[in-house]
Amino acid sequence: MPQLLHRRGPIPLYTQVKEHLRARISGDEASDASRLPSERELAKELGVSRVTVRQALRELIEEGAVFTAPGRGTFAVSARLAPATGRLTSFTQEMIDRGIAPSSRVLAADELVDAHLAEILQVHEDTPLVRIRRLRLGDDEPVAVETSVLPAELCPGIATLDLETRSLYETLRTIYRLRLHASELVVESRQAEWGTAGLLHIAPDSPVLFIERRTLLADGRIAEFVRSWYRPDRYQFRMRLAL
Ligand code: 16G
Repeated sequence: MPQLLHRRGPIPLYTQVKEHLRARISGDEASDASRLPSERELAKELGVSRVTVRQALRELIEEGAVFTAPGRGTFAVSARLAPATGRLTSFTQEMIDRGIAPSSRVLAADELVDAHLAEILQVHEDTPLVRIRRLRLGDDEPVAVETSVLPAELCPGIATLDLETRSLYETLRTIYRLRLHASELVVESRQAEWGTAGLLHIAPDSPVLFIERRTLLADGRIAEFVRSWYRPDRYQFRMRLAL
């Protein structure tokens, strides 16, 4: 049993195992080593019973620090769903990078004219816009609801394309030959409204990670303005800053 576990101390053994695992997960954050050893391996390594390990893992799952994928093992959440640092990436790419199968359900796709959205996209207020609202899933579990708004002239007819199985960004790149260049975004905590909560399979008013993001083309035009509601237990937003 490692020195750090105290059998006769006031702190229950499973709590000590839990904290040990939590420290281990955060130590692994810089690498891709997100998979935890099996219950049996951990019990042997830490010199405790499997029941103790199971209880520690159950609490870490409840806290959203780890998750189990049937038949594949237990994984650290941060390493699973955190976006690659500093890279302009898409939901599809983020999921694939983490060995998760991405999919989407298109909830709505329409054209509109909206002066407020036009101002955000820095186009004339009469400019036709296209709005695509999707439920984003990872391994068939809801992860986020996203509403993207784009100037229609950049991607004519996009609302009629299949965006359930295809990546929006891939479509912008390959079909419309748009070179996405950079993004600016704001992340904040919000409460899920009734409709969003239902789509995400969480209780109304549960906390969600709300992200607003504008993505620019190399020539400075804004290609997309998106509002996203992410389940915080399934997605973490992480970034690395350097001097
Ligand atoms: C990400 C972007 C979203 C973009 C989507 C494209 C954030 C908060 N959102 O989810 O703006 O529309 O990727 O995903 O980063 P796709 O190419 O898989 O459709």
